[in-house]
Amino acid sequence: MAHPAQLGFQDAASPVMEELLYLHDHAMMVVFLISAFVLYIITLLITTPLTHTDTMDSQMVETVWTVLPAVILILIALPSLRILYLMDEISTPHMTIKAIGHQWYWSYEYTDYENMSFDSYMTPTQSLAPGTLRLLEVDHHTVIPTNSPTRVLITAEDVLHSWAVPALGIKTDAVPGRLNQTMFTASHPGLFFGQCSEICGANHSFMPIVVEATHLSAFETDQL
Ligand SMILES: [Cu+2]
Repeated sequence: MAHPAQLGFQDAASPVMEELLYLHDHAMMVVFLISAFVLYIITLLITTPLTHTDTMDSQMVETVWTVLPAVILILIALPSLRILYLMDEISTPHMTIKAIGHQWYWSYEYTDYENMSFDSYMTPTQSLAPGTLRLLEVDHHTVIPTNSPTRVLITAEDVLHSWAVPALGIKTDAVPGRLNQTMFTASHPGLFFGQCSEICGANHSFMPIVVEATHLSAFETDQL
């Protein structure tokens, strides 16, 4: 989960999120190199007396400053598209769960696994157990097995919501009358916190998501 004064992303808990972190670092490297270069040009401009004031055009310089940015953009766009299509890929999930957004809580259905559904409400501050997180803890966790491709079908009952878990690299809109699907594989056990990410009304901030990833053996023996 996020911690105070955190600058970067949360630690990756799924392979797709790991890829996203690599893309972020790659893009930031390009940004820093360009910023350093621009800063260098600015210092040159303000410290050097202007010479060559008669020069009207330079074909060579114009070619370079047109082609070079295009190449840099392609170097960012290609890895980005790669991850975009990677995230879109739904390949034989081991389990499917359904998340339904309501004003203002999430409800889950595990009908693919066994006939079970439950509501997941935020734990109010006054009833928090010691050590649990304010505004992030819920009364019923969404339990999923680790290392198993899990599909989530996402929809809403009333208004737009969005099912988002940053550590898993998931953010999918919950639209009334429409069923969206996304897939992730939790790479290690843990609690992964998320929040509704589409302004959905007064209690939009108070419908968090807790994904609890456990080993497959524990998942099958434990009462969900
Ligand atoms: Cu919402």
